[in-house]
Amino acid sequence: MKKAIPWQEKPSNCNDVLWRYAKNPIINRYAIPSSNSVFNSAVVPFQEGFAGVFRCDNKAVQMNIFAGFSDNGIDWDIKHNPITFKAGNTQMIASDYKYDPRVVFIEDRYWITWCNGYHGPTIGIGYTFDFKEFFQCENAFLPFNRNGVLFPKKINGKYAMLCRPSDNGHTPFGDIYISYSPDMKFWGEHRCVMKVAKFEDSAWQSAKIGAGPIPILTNEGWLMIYHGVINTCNGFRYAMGAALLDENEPDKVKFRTQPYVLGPAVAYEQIGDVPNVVFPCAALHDIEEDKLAIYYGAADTVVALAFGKLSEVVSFTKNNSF
Ligand code: BMA
Repeated sequence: MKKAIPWQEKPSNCNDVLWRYAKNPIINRYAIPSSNSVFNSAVVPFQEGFAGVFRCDNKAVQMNIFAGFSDNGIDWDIKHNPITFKAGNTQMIASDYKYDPRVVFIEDRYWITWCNGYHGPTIGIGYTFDFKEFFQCENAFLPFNRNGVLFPKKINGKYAMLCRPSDNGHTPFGDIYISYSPDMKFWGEHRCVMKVAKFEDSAWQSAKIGAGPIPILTNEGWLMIYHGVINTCNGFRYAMGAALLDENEPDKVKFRTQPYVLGPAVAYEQIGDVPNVVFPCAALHDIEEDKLAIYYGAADTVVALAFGKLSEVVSFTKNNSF
């Protein structure tokens, strides 16, 4: 029997391309005994249900990643101890902190990328077969870098990863790049994919942008959900946009939404440790049923879910591009 992804029909009074799950947030800040907040987390289909890697900051506000399991993709059982890694393709598995994980199944295993503390943030890579035993690989890039997001299959024979070169602080800039690797160890052929928008064109994405969930292959190319940031007089505001990248040359942007597709607008997105943040890190989809379920961190405090029809998100992206 096919596994159902989380879903709720669009409310009749909603005119937007995405809508929020009525019972958001699905994971609260104190979901495990040590946590101060659980947000910016990643999930995938696994065995009969789902598995995930969760960002749980503890009450000392140390950032780490934890494995979790779910039958329905909504109710999660998150392990109380962080993931520990064995040496994968390297002995060098130092890590000062781990945050903002992404997870994807490629070929025979689940690959995890995250923002890894190694003399500042860079992109850590690991893998698991069972979400019990984890192996850490070489960092993909030099510091500083964030938002490493793998494509779910090789492109022209190589692994491909989006990323966002950054600084060591609350980076005031940031564009999306792509890099390729023959072996998940050595990364190169770095190309710019997409830059911030001009303020007057699309202000919500004028300060920095970064890839979110694993890109989804559609008949219009790769659907890339991303976060975009505006720098306001009260600080950064993070919203969500959508872009379509060329299937074989994903550094070519075909379309990109001028309006955001979801912006912080309800209490759990506007109030929290970092107000006004929606930060997508994962999506489940069902092509036949035309369903998309996006997991996002809200206000750097909780995990929430939003839904959309895949075909409508694609046509919205085409029709609202700039
Ligand atoms: C980014 C990252 C994210 C966070 C966001 C908003 O730089 O640290 O984890 O959600 O800022 O605070």
